Amino acid sequence: MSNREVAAILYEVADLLEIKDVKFKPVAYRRAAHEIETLSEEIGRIAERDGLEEIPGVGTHIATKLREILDTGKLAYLDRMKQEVGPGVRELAGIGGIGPKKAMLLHRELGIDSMENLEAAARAGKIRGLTGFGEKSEQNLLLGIAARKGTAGRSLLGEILPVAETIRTRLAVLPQVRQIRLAGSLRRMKETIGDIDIIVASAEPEPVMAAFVTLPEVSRVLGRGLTKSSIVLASGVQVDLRVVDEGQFWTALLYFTGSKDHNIALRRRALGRGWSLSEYGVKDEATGRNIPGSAEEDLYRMLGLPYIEPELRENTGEIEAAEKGTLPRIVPYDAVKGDLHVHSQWSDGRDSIRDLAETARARGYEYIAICDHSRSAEIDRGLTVEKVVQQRAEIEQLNRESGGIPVLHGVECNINEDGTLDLPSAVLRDFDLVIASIHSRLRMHGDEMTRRLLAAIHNENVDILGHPTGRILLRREPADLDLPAIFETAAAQHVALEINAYPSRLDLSDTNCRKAKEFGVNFSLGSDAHATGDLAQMQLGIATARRGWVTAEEIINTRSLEGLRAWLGG
Ligand code: DGT
Ligand code: CA
Ligand code: CA
Ligand code: ZN
Repeated sequence: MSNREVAAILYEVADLLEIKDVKFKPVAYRRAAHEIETLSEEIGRIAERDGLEEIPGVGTHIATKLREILDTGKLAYLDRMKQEVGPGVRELAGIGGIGPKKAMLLHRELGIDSMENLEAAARAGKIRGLTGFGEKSEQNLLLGIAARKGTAGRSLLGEILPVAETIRTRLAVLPQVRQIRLAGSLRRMKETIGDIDIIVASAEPEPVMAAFVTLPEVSRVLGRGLTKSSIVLASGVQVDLRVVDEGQFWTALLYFTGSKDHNIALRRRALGRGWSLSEYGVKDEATGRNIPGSAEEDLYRMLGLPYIEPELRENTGEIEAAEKGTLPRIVPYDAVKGDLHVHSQWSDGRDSIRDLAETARARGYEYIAICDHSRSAEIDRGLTVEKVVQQRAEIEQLNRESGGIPVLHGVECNINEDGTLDLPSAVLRDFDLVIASIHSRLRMHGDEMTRRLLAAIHNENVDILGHPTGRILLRREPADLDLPAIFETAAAQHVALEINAYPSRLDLSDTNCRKAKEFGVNFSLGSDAHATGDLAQMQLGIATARRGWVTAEEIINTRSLEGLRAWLGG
């Protein structure tokens, strides 16, 4: 079991305990879950060497539960609670705007026990009269339900990408495989993925399919044919494999990359030129002859368009922009020169600053900014004023040694409920870089929440607004915010908005990046790494920026250190 899977079980326990109105325990379980999620070592290995109780937040009680999870893959305690509470109420508690307490209230007062019930009640205006609800929250509820419907059965890009890469690598070594690519939403790097699509060019599909349906990760074979097979992995994720002739690979790749809407728009454009475009090729309608080509670039060229990157293929104006020549040059994957959001052992990170800087150097970065949490950010190992001074000394020492890359001393300072920051101005002033982020009370009313963030943006010491909306993909809706006001003020105040690359955050989102661009906002890319291995998450943040049409020039950490310092000082 992966650390994230184990953490997910503890999060669920916490949610159920909260539904049952148990005090204190939910916080303990959530804390342990967070710690486990950010471990760099595999939890199974920690258990083997009897080290579970050394994990912060894990005492004897939770350690016993962890051993049961690791031994059996399940937790009887959780299963019992699930029975007790019932699936309906739990489903409700997962919808944006409804915490566990409100779910129980809805169940008690209106007998609501499913999302369908809830939607009907909200539409009928029956919710607004309940304590703690109003007309606005009834509206938000409906939005939350819509969002939940859209994400049911989806997985995080960051979790799926490595799995898909493993499968691709296993198939790529087969002698019958001439070409192989990931397609679908995965190639477009969408933040969540419905299923994995893989395309192979081969003249001998039989052995390729045979290898595919017997991969070690397979738990079920949904279908097996010579052109298409589908499997379900042990994790529940579906994988579709198509095998085509090499001559059809270019159009098949285009077709199965999608999106569907992009395909439809391209096909319409082809029709306008007298061609029919399909996964099998491009045919001249008049002569019935196939038009030759070998790469996606050929296809776009034939249609009178520059190449459109997969991340842009959503039919949200990219074809029109391509036609007019106004498609932005989206940020390349290798353009980021340093990571601006990294946690070390000084707060809730696992690794030393030295190790983080070394890994960053090995990745080809020119600099790295260590931004540990300030004290009050739920994380009780956050930096006090005293620790800030000690950490500064360590960083200065590292920077005096030769061979390493420059380490910037930053901080991820918590934004208090009233919009003030968690460290005094005199301390904030001396950091190379200040990220301000919200970590608690994310369900504030929109006006209040917007005021809170605007106050932080107006703070003269703040350089970057961290994970601006606070959303957690598949788990927590974004905070209720007047985003245009945030974007406008951030641009005016010379504060960059973070594109946080943590797999479950990707915040700002692709669509919000695109809106923010309109206000002339600058962006900052940060992995939010809690261990050396997490620095690789940057790829997901860059993908999000690319999907948001963001260029390298709009991102402050595509600059050289000198350029970045100039921006920070400006
Ligand atoms: P997902 O799996 O929900 O994250 O999203 P996709 O985009 O990977 O969708 P999927 O797996 O259903 O199909 C893969 C691609 O195949 C899709 O992006 C475009 C293409 N495709 C699938 N169905 C259709 C269709 O009915 N018409 C057209 N034009 N293309 C389709
Ligand atoms: Ca797919
Ligand atoms: Ca599919
Ligand atoms: Zn944070």
